[in-house]
Amino acid sequence: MADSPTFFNLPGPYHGDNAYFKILPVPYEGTVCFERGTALGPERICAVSDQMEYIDEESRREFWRRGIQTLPPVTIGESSLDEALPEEVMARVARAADGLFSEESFPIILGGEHSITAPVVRAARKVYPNLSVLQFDAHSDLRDSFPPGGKHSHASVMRRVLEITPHLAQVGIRSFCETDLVECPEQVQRFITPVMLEENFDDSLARIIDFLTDVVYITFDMDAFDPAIAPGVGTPEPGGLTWRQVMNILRRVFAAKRVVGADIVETMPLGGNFVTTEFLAARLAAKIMNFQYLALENSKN
Ligand SMILES: [Mn+2]
Repeated sequence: MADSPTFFNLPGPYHGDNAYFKILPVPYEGTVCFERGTALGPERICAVSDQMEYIDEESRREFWRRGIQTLPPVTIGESSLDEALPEEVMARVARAADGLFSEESFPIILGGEHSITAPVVRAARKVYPNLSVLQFDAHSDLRDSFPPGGKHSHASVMRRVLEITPHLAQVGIRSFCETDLVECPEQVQRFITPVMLEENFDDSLARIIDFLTDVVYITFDMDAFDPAIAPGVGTPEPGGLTWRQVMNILRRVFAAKRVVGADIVETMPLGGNFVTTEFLAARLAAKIMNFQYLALENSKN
């Protein structure tokens, strides 16, 4: 069997155990309720990643010189038809995430569906008790449970995260349900919608910064973006975020906080030549690594 593609396809010294950036692929789509194909996301994102240039266009720096190791994908099953049960997959993700959070490494988890964020956040919080979570998403994902997958559904993942840390900033939300209003009224008040960002970006950004503690984990559902630029997602919602809005938020968050890791989930490759969303996800991963690289450089001075 051919080896899976690695992120950026880097030469020898840059992809080994000493690499600072760790890419963890999780090709899972067990609780997806609509279109399928998200399990192919991690491999396709890595496959397109070596088409990107090595220099960050903004900073003119080369973040990859700190090394990028692509870890073996978390084993889900031999095919999407014989995936393990959600509880077992969550346990495997938890084992893979344990040890990834430290001063010496910065993990980026590539999904796969969004449910995998909960065990990762739990692993991060063991290391950083004061952890907060910055979520980019079209959907609030606050249902207590949802079939299939129940409590482990990708539509319940942020409810699970709220059980781990109360510090959650939700950005890009434009789809939520009536039980959110009843069961999580304070969290609904905190939604930062695309309209709010468009009408008053500085105020919205100040609110995001205010909701977060000093230590931040980022979970990025690709459907946060407008479907015009990210069509390859399972449940697209109109009226999403632009690339520039996301970059402006991330730039400020990395400058103001200590970011300790991230995931990029729910990329659903459309097949054929429709690779826009995979490229967008790969570029987002590169940008996150670049912002972290710059934060480390600045903290030295
Ligand atoms: Mn979503």
